[in-house]
Amino acid sequence: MAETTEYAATFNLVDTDGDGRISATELVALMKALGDEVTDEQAAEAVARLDSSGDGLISLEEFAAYLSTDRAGGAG
Ligand SMILES: [Ca+2]
Repeated sequence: MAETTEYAATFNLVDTDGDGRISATELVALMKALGDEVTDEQAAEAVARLDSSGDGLISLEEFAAYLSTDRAGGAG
Protein backbone atom coordinates (compact mmCIF):
# COMPACT_ATOMS: atom_id res chain seq x y z
CA MET A 1 0.00 0.00 0.00
CA ALA A 2 3.05 2.24 0.32
CA GLU A 3 3.37 2.16 -3.44
CA THR A 4 0.70 4.82 -3.82
CA THR A 5 3.25 7.44 -2.77
CA GLU A 6 5.18 6.51 -5.87
CA TYR A 7 2.29 7.83 -7.95
CA ALA A 8 1.36 10.73 -5.71
CA ALA A 9 3.45 13.27 -7.62
CA THR A 10 1.85 12.32 -10.92
CA PHE A 11 -1.55 12.20 -9.30
CA ASN A 12 -1.13 15.70 -7.89
CA LEU A 13 -0.20 17.00 -11.33
CA VAL A 14 -3.42 15.62 -12.75
CA ASP A 15 -5.51 16.72 -9.76
CA THR A 16 -5.37 20.35 -10.70
CA ASP A 17 -7.95 21.57 -8.17
CA GLY A 18 -6.23 19.64 -5.41
CA ASP A 19 -9.31 17.94 -3.97
CA GLY A 20 -7.59 14.55 -3.91
CA ARG A 21 -9.74 13.10 -6.69
CA ILE A 22 -9.31 13.08 -10.44
CA SER A 23 -12.46 14.07 -12.29
CA ALA A 24 -13.32 13.52 -15.94
CA THR A 25 -12.63 17.20 -16.53
CA GLU A 26 -9.15 16.88 -15.10
CA LEU A 27 -8.59 13.78 -17.22
CA VAL A 28 -9.52 15.72 -20.36
CA ALA A 29 -6.98 18.38 -19.41
CA LEU A 30 -4.35 15.70 -18.80
CA MET A 31 -4.89 14.01 -22.14
CA LYS A 32 -4.76 17.38 -23.84
CA ALA A 33 -1.44 18.10 -22.12
CA LEU A 34 -0.19 14.74 -23.39
CA GLY A 35 -1.26 15.72 -26.91
CA ASP A 36 -4.21 13.35 -26.98
CA GLU A 37 -7.61 14.95 -27.41
CA VAL A 38 -10.48 13.13 -25.73
CA THR A 39 -14.13 14.05 -25.38
CA ASP A 40 -15.87 14.52 -22.04
CA GLU A 41 -17.65 11.25 -22.72
CA GLN A 42 -14.43 9.34 -23.32
CA ALA A 43 -12.96 10.81 -20.17
CA ALA A 44 -16.05 9.86 -18.19
CA GLU A 45 -15.75 6.29 -19.48
CA ALA A 46 -12.10 6.17 -18.49
CA VAL A 47 -12.93 7.48 -15.03
CA ALA A 48 -15.68 4.88 -14.68
CA ARG A 49 -13.19 2.13 -15.57
CA LEU A 50 -10.69 3.22 -12.94
CA ASP A 51 -13.27 4.14 -10.37
CA SER A 52 -13.59 1.01 -8.27
CA SER A 53 -15.40 2.77 -5.43
CA GLY A 54 -18.15 4.07 -7.71
CA ASP A 55 -18.02 7.70 -6.65
CA GLY A 56 -17.38 8.92 -10.18
CA LEU A 57 -13.91 10.18 -9.34
CA ILE A 58 -10.46 8.61 -9.32
CA SER A 59 -8.70 8.46 -5.98
CA LEU A 60 -4.95 8.15 -5.58
CA GLU A 61 -5.38 4.48 -4.70
CA GLU A 62 -7.44 3.82 -7.81
CA PHE A 63 -4.95 5.78 -9.89
CA ALA A 64 -2.00 3.85 -8.48
CA ALA A 65 -3.80 0.54 -8.93
CA TYR A 66 -4.47 1.39 -12.56
CA LEU A 67 -0.90 2.45 -13.31
CA SER A 68 0.68 -0.51 -11.54
CA THR A 69 -1.53 -3.09 -13.27
CA ASP A 70 -1.51 -1.44 -16.68
CA ARG A 71 2.18 -0.73 -16.89
CA ALA A 72 3.23 -4.06 -15.42
CA GLY A 73 2.12 -5.76 -18.62
CA GLY A 74 0.90 -8.78 -16.72
CA ALA A 75 4.32 -9.67 -15.38
CA GLY A 76 4.44 -10.76 -11.78
CA1 LIG B 1 -9.62 17.03 -8.60
